[in-house]
Amino acid sequence: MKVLSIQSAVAHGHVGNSAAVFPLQRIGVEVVPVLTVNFSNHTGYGAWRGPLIPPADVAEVLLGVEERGVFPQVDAVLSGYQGGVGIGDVIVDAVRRVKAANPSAVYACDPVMGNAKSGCFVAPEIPDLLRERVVPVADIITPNQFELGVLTGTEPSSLESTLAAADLARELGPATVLVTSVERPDRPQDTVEMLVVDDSGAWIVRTPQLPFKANGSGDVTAALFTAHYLESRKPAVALERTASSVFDLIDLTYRSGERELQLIQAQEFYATPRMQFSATQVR
Ligand code: PXL
Repeated sequence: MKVLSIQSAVAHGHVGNSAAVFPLQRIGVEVVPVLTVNFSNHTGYGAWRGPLIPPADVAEVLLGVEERGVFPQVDAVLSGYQGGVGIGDVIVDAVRRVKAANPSAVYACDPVMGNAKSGCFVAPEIPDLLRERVVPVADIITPNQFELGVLTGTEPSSLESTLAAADLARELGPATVLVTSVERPDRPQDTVEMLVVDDSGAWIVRTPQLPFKANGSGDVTAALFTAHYLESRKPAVALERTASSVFDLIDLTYRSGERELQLIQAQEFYATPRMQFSATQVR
């Protein structure tokens, strides 16, 4: 499997491609990383250095990759946090060209906008760009519950309203919707859920919620889910594998006391997921 992953890169720590690439490689996926920023560290520190890569330069790198004959071999294009509007157009154009070269290729878009705790943390024009131009050409999207609400103009909360919002999101274009950080009011205390909806049904998986949030965990989730879903073609299997690996990554990170994801130390959890959580079909 080959994934063209168009995301941020950071020198210190793990977000964007600096979070997604290694877990994918560790499960045997060939990754073609194209970077959209080259920062010293993630923005959660409040200070960072290094450039945003101008969209025209990202387009140049993609054109070079295309000229090497790589696009026909790409099984999935993966994108995450988009720092500005220009990069969205570059990604959408690359998706169009990859799909022209390989009609069975899919586009997996993580519509990064914010979360329930912090609200929206992207530039004000990003939600409209994602809703109107990017998500409609995606096959798989991986919003958290908050982002699902922003995309669909709803406030998903219960299982029913989250499923209804996922259906609205599917009407925008993507056949498969993974909703992360689902916090139903009636869930057991200190748990969090993930939900997947596609043409074959809907499944949910519940994990303990650790009192801690590491930047980049969503990027690992989107990457692993995309690879497992493409490989197995089974939403429940992809959900269980992803939940298993990501929980153990976050748990290890929490216990380490470090601020950054312990991405390398957790490598066995990607290669051999413990499969300690099982998915339940809800539709
Ligand atoms: O995890 C998304 C992300 C992507 N890119 C950069 C970031 C973050 C989150 O902090 O800082 C540069």
